[in-house]
Amino acid sequence: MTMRSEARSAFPEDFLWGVAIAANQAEGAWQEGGKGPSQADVMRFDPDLDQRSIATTESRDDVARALADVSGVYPKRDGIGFYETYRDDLELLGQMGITAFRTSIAWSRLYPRGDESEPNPTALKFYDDLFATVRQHGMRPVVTLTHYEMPLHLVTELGGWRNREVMDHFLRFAQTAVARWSPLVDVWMVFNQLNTGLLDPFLALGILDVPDAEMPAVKMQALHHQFVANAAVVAMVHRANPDALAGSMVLDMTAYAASTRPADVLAQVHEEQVTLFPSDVLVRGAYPPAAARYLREHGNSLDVREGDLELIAEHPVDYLAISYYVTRVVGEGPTSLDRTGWSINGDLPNPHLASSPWGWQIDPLGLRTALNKYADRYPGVPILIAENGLGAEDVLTSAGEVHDSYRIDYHREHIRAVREAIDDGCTVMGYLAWSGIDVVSASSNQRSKRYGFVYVDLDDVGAGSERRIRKDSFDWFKKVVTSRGRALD
Ligand code: BGP
Repeated sequence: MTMRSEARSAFPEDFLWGVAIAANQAEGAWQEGGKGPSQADVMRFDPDLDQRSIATTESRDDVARALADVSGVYPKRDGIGFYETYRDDLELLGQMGITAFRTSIAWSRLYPRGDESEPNPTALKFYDDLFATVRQHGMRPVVTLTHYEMPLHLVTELGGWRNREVMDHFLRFAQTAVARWSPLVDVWMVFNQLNTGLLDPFLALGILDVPDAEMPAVKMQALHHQFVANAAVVAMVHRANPDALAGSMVLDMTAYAASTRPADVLAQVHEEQVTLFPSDVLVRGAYPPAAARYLREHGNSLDVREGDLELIAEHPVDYLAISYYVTRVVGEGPTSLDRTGWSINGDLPNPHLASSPWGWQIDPLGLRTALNKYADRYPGVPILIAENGLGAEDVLTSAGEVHDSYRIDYHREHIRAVREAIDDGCTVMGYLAWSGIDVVSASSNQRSKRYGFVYVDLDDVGAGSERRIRKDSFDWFKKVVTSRGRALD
């Protein structure tokens, strides 16, 4: 009989234990080394921010105002200074014994406007050294090709991903990256949270100035271009290295029905068909029937070129990455495709769950539910948990310590849920904590929404010593990782 207290591990030996960040939330140096501006660089910190809302940009005027603004604070322009500090930061993170480090390549560092024919040599050298340093500290680089950071020129002048030309520019960027870094990188992630194009057209698709009524069709067209691009990059990765893994990521949007009313239950099913349709296309290589019905009923204006569907069918992903933060509650009403805006927990609060100060509801069991859902929907396809973590207001004590037991509890419960899901029969290839080291928040542009095991002494307006301090969670995560999950109990 196995005693509960006996340490056990369901985690495979080659399980990826690691942390994840994104270039635009960490590197800063937004104009160094020839880098061009991206969406991230026009996201302003709002001191009167409603923490429960998700900041976005809607028009070219908003972008122009941000670029001309000399008094506002734009935290992603400076990030945590990772462009300068990456060597020390990676050494510190490597001390946790982690086996994987996920970051993205800032597209507008390599191609400042996006439409150049040759890449920026300074950026090539930067990422040569970054990925080599990751390896040097015993970690496998997991590289996202684009994480809400496309060159702004492609947004304002070309209209973002709704324009097929942007796909061609993206493929040139991807080809440069895959050709150059395949010797160092063998886990590629084409898109961050591809399904968030449904929720945030500016960040995920580079789309501005579209009236609400036209938005669903525009979002579908832009997503189609991303599906085609995804398939082309999967093929590219395999040509460069047949053993490399090529995947993309979606935001897990597991939804519970608002009630047992049959109409709410059906609404929940329809919502999940919408939020999962991007991963259906990535994994199965075909549009699901629910998307076909949507297109039929909305005048099917989708421009699908010859060869698109064949390419998508021939190059499904090797693995599906997910980010997991919250579960949602949805009731009768329009799905995420027809709505505008992004409500993190869905229509209603879930009375059974506690919330972070940002209103993100904490649901470890939901992760087990989600993993089982993917296992049933995409049998045998490995799932990489590419992000999971708790945004919290950490306190640096006068003794220079950060006691973040709440973060330890959060990760412990979620990793236990992963272990149970593996025991349920789910194929999980890794767990990457967001964000290892504190970075700027994607949605709120705050530095005070902290996710790291390492504290960065910088505040929302960029004041502070920039010192890196290990939080209590640093040693805890190290124990979990080095014991391959056995130290959880
Ligand atoms: C995901 C993004 C990350 C990220 C994380 C936490 O949506 O891929 O970039 O930061 O969520 O979100 P936030 O920073 O908004 O709290």
